[in-house]
Amino acid sequence: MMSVEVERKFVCNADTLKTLEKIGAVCLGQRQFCDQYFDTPKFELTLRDLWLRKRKECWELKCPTAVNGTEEMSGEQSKAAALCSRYKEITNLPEIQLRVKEVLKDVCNDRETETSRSQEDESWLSKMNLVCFAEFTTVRRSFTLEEEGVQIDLDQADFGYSVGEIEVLVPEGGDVQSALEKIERTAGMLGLTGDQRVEGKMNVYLKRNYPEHYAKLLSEHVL
Ligand code: V4E
Repeated sequence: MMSVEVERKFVCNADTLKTLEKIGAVCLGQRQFCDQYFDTPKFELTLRDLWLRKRKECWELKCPTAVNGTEEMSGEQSKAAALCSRYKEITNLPEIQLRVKEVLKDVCNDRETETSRSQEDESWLSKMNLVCFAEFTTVRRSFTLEEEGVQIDLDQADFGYSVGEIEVLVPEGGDVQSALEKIERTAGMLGLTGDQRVEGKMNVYLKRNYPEHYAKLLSEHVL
């Protein structure tokens, strides 16, 4: 099952928890996970805005979606939409392997074509020249606004960066516009006023650890 993740990141401050309580957000609990991100040594995936991740033994590929419908939005709506990102999430491993292989075939045509059958078999990574370029642990507290289908995550990464996210998962082909509206309403309830996109954990990680690649992603408008 594929879905589209629509999310808006925000800066959390000392009042965020109190505000969440006030607006009736329900705490879903706290969990900790380690993320590993993979790419070729020349960053051929991330330069195409493809993010291959392993979290708790599960693989996920985030892919950009075609952004449709902004022409039908009012000025205010498209300003709000610009603060959100939307990515298609592929979690089925054979599908991930096929998609990655397809993309990497364009840059090098001698990749081996076989895909691995099990989650444990990681030989496909070296066959596709994929290496782990980022690894970090996050402590996440999650909240939900039940009537809205909105999740709010407060993330603390182990390299010293904290960020909040308002997130709505839309089944593929579902209503992205209504997800954007839910996010906008939630942002209002949280009293978010800024009109600047807030950096994600990976942006900050790349800036610190791979400044040249970060600059390239910025100049190619990936970040
Ligand atoms: C899509 C993306 C990256 C992958 C990490 O995505 P993110 O949603 O930030 O991570 P996380 O830990 O919250 O994943 P979840 O638990 O929600 O699945 S790294 C960079 N990008 C691109 C990107 C972008 N273009 N703009 C913004 C604001 N963020 C990320």
